[in-house]
Amino acid sequence: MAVTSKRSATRCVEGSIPIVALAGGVGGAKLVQGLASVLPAQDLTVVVNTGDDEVFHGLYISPDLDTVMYSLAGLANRETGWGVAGDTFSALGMLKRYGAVGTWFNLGDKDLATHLERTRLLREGWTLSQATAHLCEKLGIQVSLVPMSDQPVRTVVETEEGVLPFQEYFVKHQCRPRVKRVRFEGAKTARISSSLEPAFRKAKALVMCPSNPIVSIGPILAVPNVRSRLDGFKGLRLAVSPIVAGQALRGPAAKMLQELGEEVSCVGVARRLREVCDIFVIDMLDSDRQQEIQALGLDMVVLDTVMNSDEDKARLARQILQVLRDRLA
Ligand code: FO1
Repeated sequence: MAVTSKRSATRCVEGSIPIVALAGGVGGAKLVQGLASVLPAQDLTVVVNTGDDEVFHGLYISPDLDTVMYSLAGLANRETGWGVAGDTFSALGMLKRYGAVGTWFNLGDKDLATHLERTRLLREGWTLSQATAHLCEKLGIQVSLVPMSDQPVRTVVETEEGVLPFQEYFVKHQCRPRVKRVRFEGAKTARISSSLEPAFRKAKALVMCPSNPIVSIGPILAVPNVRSRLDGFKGLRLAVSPIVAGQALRGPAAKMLQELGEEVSCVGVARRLREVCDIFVIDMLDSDRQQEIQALGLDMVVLDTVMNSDEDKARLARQILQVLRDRLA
């Protein structure tokens, strides 16, 4: 009797909801961290954008997977949002002396170890999902972190200064060139990572984290059979706006929306995501936009979405859980 109740307690924590979260870079990682702090690990699976992935110095780099992974492991550099806290750049300095190409992409020494080990595993035939699960396990992460696909999808930014792979646009050119179009090479033939199937079957809610809707959530939605899981999802689909008071809290989302001719506001983001979302969370500073969001046919919630501390991340995650619980009741 005692054994039965103990087992059921580990499987179903009171008030918990099995969630699949979609995330890209820094903004997404913050909410993932919050969700991980309030949910039992078995109830959170994070689908991460791999459109930013790139090869530098022969190593496979997956920036968004690493940003989320380092955040969950407590290793993230809080100032930059990417890379490992306190990392040094000796190897990069040496590569610069050799005149190596691609040294504009700042790979730290500890960060390099991640890419060395991931690349070794991939060369041995592991999938990106398997390699990610292995690295996460070694860093003591219990939450499931899964790339959106094990096939390559590459975000390409067509700009007025030419066609740029995402990292060249983002890091080398500091997002300066005016964007004409964004495309996701390989997305049409990529398939959902098989390790996501059980999580999608179990989940009662999907949470789209406040990540760039064009280049972080966009590539995930561009994989047709990821998109079909979202279209056919039986539970609740909630998205958090990454645009607050007409500005991106971080990164080029506002600039990109504007250059692509879309409204730079939570309403602009809601228009982009309306087909894959039921509940749209906007910030208190945008409370005057409620009716416009509702007019799009979305259930709308106003919360304090700005996350400056670990307490903020946990608070927002708790509030989102409460919103989901209320509607699932
Ligand atoms: N972002 C930068 O702005 N400059 C960099 O030099 C840089 C290096 C870097 C190294 C490893 C890594 O995992 C991420 C890195 N990022 C860097 C972030 C990366 O460009 C991400 O794709 C963006 O944060 C978008 O999510």
